[in-house]
Amino acid sequence: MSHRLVITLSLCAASLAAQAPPPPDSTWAQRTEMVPMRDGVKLNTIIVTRRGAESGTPPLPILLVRTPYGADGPASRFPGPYRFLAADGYIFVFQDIRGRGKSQGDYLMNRPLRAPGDTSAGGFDEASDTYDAVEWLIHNVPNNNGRVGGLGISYPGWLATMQGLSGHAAMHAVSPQAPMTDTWMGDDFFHQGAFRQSYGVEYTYGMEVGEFDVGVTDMYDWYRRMGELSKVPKLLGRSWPSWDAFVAHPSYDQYWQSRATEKRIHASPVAVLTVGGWYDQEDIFGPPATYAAFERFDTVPATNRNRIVMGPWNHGGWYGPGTGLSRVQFGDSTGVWFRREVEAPFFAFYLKDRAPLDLPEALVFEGGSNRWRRFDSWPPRAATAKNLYFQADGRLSFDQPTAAGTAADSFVSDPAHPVPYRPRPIEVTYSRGSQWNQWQAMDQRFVEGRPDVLVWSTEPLKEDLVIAGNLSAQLFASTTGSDADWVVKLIDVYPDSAEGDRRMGGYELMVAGEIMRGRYRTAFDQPQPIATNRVLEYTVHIPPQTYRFQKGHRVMVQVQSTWFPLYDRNPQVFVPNIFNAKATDFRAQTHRIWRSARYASHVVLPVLPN
Ligand code: PG9
Repeated sequence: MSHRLVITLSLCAASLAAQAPPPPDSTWAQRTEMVPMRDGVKLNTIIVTRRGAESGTPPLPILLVRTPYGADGPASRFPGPYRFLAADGYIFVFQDIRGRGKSQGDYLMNRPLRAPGDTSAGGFDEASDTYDAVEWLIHNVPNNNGRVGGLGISYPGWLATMQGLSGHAAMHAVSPQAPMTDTWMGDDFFHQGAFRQSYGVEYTYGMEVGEFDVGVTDMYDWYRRMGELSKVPKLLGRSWPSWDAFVAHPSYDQYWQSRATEKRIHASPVAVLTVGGWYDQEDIFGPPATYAAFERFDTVPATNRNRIVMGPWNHGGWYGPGTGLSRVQFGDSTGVWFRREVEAPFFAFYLKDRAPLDLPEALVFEGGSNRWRRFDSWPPRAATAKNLYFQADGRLSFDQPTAAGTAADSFVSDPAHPVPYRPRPIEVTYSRGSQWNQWQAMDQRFVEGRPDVLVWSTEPLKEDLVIAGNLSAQLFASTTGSDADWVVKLIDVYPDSAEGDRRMGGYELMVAGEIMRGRYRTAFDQPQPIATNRVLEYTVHIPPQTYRFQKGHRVMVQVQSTWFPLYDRNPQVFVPNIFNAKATDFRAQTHRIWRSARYASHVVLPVLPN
């Protein structure tokens, strides 16, 4: 598999990448320029225009996509997923960022946004590079109307956020789509302190070294046999910059905080349409965090320029058909609909003055009923937090538990036999046929019955239960060890005989799920050993959702302590830095999840009136 393919897949265009590229559309002309930045570095820039649109027609706005994955790719497949925008009429520009593709300069993973006035680090960042690119484009591209919009998915989505912060007066609107925002707290590389082992290794190796291919079918087996994390560079024959950063910065220190873009957004200077997918396997933290950060500064109700769209998609799934994931169907081509009815009108409104724009503050897909909902705030103000408590005999209910002090369920978590995060074999993340982009919608029955997965569920619901907004779990837990991970999964259990589709009978769809590393219970920047056998309270922040658990379905919660090899294994004995843990540090431990009146473990659901 070529390096190019690896990277293309990372944009979640797996289906596109697998097909031969269509012949170039002859109605479009391309020219390539090396555009100078303020420090003299030149960036490879491909300008795509409709033939004949350079003169004699009304001036057109520019749509700019900046990417670390090769500007050639989208330009060669043009218009591809941009077809609705293309039909409206724009000048499209695809630009390789510094040190990537055919651009000059040095690449730095997630180059931090400089603080205002900071002239260190060469005096540039992705926002200033955008400024310089825009300045050049509006003066050198014939027949442009002086307005620029920015968009992109994932890394290019984060670059779209940076475009919005460039400060250039010609930049009018951006759409950060699946933007990563905080790669330690909840996006690509860590989630609440747990290291995203398979993704963190395979993606960064692919970006900074070359094709990741260790010649095996089942990466679960490869990582398990490998053992502790310090073996990674030994087995791969070398280290690389991002790996060195992971080892040097396992906790939420300045290195990660300076890259947490949502903390650096101090203005909302352009119209913003943030887009994310409820089943995004890479960047689920970023979209709501990006929206929320801009929202703090979008203070003029009459102009209201900051909005969010969350759909039933995996990472970038809206640039495909978006009809379903795994066995779950969404009732429509939601991706096509989004591009035609939301993305294209958004840019037409801000860049071409095409009114009206019928877009609410938050446009979100309600899973379970397969319909779009419109809210005037995100999270919706109408939702109220309700606790769903763990009870005896695997029951789950809204009633406060009354059980005596010792009520708990326990399991042995053995790092030598971790719970797989999806059915094996687990292919290399971005490899042909990999199920990586489907896994979050896969049937969770494959782990039920494991002794290290605890399960609680409600009775079949007597009426629909609708949630919209932020989720969390409050766990009261103890361990025989001195460190532990807590994984919480909220699941919709279909009735045994699902109406209309027999294959969905009893399906367990993970509506949302998350992990947190126990050592960060009190502070993410200061890991602490867990007091052995002490009942302590842990908050697991779970990504938001909008979902209708339908009448007759059951709500299930699964708790486990490993999710492998998506997340590295916790030695379960406190060591200062898990990247340096020795094989002998890893021990099986007994974990207890308490469910008594005093220690009432529960998940917190944002419940909407029905
Ligand atoms: N999820 C990818 C990524 C973004 C940002 C940082 C690291 C990885 C991507 O698909 O671009």
